[in-house]
Amino acid sequence: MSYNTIISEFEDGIQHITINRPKQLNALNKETIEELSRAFQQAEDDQNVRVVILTGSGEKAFVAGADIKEFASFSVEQGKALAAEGQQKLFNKVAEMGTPVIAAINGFALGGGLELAMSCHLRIASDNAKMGLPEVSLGVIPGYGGTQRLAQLVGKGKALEMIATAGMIDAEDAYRRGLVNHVTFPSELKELSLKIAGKIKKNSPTAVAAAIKAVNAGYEDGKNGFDEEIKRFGEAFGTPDFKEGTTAFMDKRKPDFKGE
Ligand code: DAK
Repeated sequence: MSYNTIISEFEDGIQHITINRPKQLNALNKETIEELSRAFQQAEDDQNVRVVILTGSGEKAFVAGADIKEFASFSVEQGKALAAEGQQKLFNKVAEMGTPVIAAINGFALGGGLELAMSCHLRIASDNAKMGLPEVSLGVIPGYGGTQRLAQLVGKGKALEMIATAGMIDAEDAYRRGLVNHVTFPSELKELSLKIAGKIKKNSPTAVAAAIKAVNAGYEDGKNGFDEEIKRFGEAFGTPDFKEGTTAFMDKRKPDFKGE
């Protein structure tokens, strides 16, 4: 599949998706959102993809937000429609993927960029990264799930401070607050992302996917996370991966999970 604004490459069980608009600090326009949506869907549909790593091109930014030049002229109706469509097409889609997604945050992650990183299952930041939701400085509010996901990750008080002040926090602060899982040198960001992806890859893809669904259920309206866990736990016993995992343990060998 060919893209204009992103690069999507497969290597050794990992889909590397790179947002590739470095001159605009990888700002998300409609085309980028559309292409990311397609690339994530393709990764989710491909059984060979065990982990996705998402990053930005260049050395300065993961994503510096939604493309301000594009959304500057939106009307009330367009704003509402696009928020709903974008959340559905990309941000919720990433969060709900069974294939784990790691955001490798290689610089600014602002507005829609931080919202995208927060949709991912894990976040690893380089020590030069800066994160924030500066929407109110432009007269809007976060529209791609940021008011909810930031509060879930850092707590309501800090989320409201970040949103209302439109300020940025650095990678160390983000780490202390649980917004990112790890911080590393820029030169080691890819290596650390690959290392963590490598650990995930060894495990049963069906079990990892089920665990993501169970964790997510606790944050979804009308769902009970404990009930979802019981359901998914029971279902795991019927999978070939479960048979392989337990058999391999008893045979004292490494499991060869097929993701079934
Ligand atoms: N959009 C478009 N272009 C951007 C951009 C953005 N978000 N961020 C940077 N650029 C462009 C700059 O305009 C500049 O382009 P040229 O002038 O060279 O053509 C180029 O990238 C380099 O940027 P700077 O020259 O500004 O670089 P600096 O190092 O001086 O500053 C910065 C880096 C990240 C501090 C600065 O670029 C900056 O403040 N950027 C804007 C950050 C921001 O406010 N982002 C938007 C947050 S609001 C919606 C749902 C959600 C949203 C919108 C709509 N709907 C459902 C409709 C979300 C909104 C947001 O994300």
